[in-house]
Amino acid sequence: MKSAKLYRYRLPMDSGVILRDNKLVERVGYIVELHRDGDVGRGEIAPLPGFSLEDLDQAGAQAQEMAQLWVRGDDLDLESMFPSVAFGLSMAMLELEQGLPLDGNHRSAPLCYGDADDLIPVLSTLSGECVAKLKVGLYEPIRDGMLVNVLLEAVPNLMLRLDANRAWTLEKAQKFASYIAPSRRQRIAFIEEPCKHPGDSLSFAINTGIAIAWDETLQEGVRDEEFSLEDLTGVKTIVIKPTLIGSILRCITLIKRSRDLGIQPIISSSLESSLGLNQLARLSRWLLPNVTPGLDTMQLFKAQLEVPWPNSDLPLERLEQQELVWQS
Ligand code: OSB
Ligand code: MG
Repeated sequence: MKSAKLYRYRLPMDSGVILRDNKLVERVGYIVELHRDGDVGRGEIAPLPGFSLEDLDQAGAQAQEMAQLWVRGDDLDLESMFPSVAFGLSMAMLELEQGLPLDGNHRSAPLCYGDADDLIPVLSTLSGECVAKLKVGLYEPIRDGMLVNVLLEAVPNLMLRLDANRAWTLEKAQKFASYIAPSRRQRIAFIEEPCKHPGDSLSFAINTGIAIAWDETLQEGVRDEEFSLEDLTGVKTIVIKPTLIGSILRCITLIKRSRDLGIQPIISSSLESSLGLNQLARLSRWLLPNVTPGLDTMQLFKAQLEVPWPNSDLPLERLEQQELVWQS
């Protein structure tokens, strides 16, 4: 016996600078729930405005159509669906099969926004591998460069992940780098997308010796039918945001191929609710047991959904209290 439900959730949030010009004060998305013989699997389908090409209504309509086919017993062609729908449905099916281990890696790189006074106390609480992520490119490259240099100097076991979200020209990016002592540059694990043009980011990496990572370039690239990861070499890391990539199988394939190419994959959030975020933590622990994921986005929300995120004080909203838009 199969049945399915589709909920639309609404959670208050403040996306802050993460989304730059596109601030969100509310996150709206779907949770699909698949039931079979007393077992249940859930998945989150939450296109991210400004990043996903599909919008919420398109994703909701497709999710409902596909969940209906699933209830009927049809095979689903996940690869032809919108990425957010393919991700959520494949996650729900995997959970139903008990294919996703329960333990998650919740030790994300803490995400910070550029105030050293805020950062140093946070960093000193981290034991063992000390990894933090800092958004750069919001202020002058000189300020960012000096800040990064000071942090690396003050916290000797710190590895920094930086994210510029394509904010800079090659000149500005190199200006940023010029303030960071060459001996400390190896402790920048990577900087995501320093330049507006990916080719300039590659030049930046070669010229400065600072490793770079693809985020936007990867999420955009996979939309192309002809996409090949071989075209994205020259980086140390790729940032995989499953909501923007698609099915779990697609994520697994990307992870395998990137490893073959000597590129480190990292699983990262697209501002999913605590329900989806917990599943990403489990996915990361399962597929990339020794890699710190980029999932420190719970702090941007004002409430959690159904599944608590460890150590979060935010109120927990129940799925049953959300709008049930369809069931079969
Ligand atoms: O800029 O990488 C981004 C989340 C949603 C949309 C864009 C971004 C992000 C994150 C997630 O930064 C956290 C992370 O990658 O560590
Ligand atoms: Mg990024």
